[in-house]
Amino acid sequence: MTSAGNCTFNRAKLLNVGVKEALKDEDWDCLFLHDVDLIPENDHNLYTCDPWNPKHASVAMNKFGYSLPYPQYFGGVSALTPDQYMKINGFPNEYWGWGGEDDDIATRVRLAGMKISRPPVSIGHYKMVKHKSDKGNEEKPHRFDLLVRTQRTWTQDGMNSLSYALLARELRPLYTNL
Ligand code: BGN
Repeated sequence: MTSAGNCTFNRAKLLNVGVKEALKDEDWDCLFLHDVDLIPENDHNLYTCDPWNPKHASVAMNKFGYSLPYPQYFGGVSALTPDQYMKINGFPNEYWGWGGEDDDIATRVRLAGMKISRPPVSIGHYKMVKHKSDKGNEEKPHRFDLLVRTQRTWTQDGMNSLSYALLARELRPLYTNL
């Protein structure tokens, strides 16, 4: 997934678009939502969904000393069945710029009556490819206001309010570029 033009990056909305488009192709049983800068380091960390709960796979990143930065952290790599994804109304569309969208998603999981499932910290190891903060993905000061509203907004902001224009769809041997 890439966003066109010079506007601000919106990770969560792009993931919603990816899911929407992917489900037009196949009846997938597991969706992996994966940051491009994270390299899995342990092949016991299975790329499968937990049938009961949304899974957070990147529990031990080198950037955070191979541990969770805080108990509710849900960033990096997650895996949901399409049913789980729809149950939380997907991801929020309103987080433009860096930060907070993953915390919103963790809150959605709880509000939808599910729990975050995780592999052991000894297994969920990832190396983050070093990069500077991206242009167009500046930290948004506004994210704190959005986060306090999640409880009121999650049922209206998500897959059921997603609107976008798809400019291109290229089928490559190993992936589809949207
Ligand atoms: C948190 C960010 C997450 C980010 C992690 C790790 C916020 C919301 C304000 C409470 N959350 O602070 O989005 O993934 O750091 O970098 O900024």
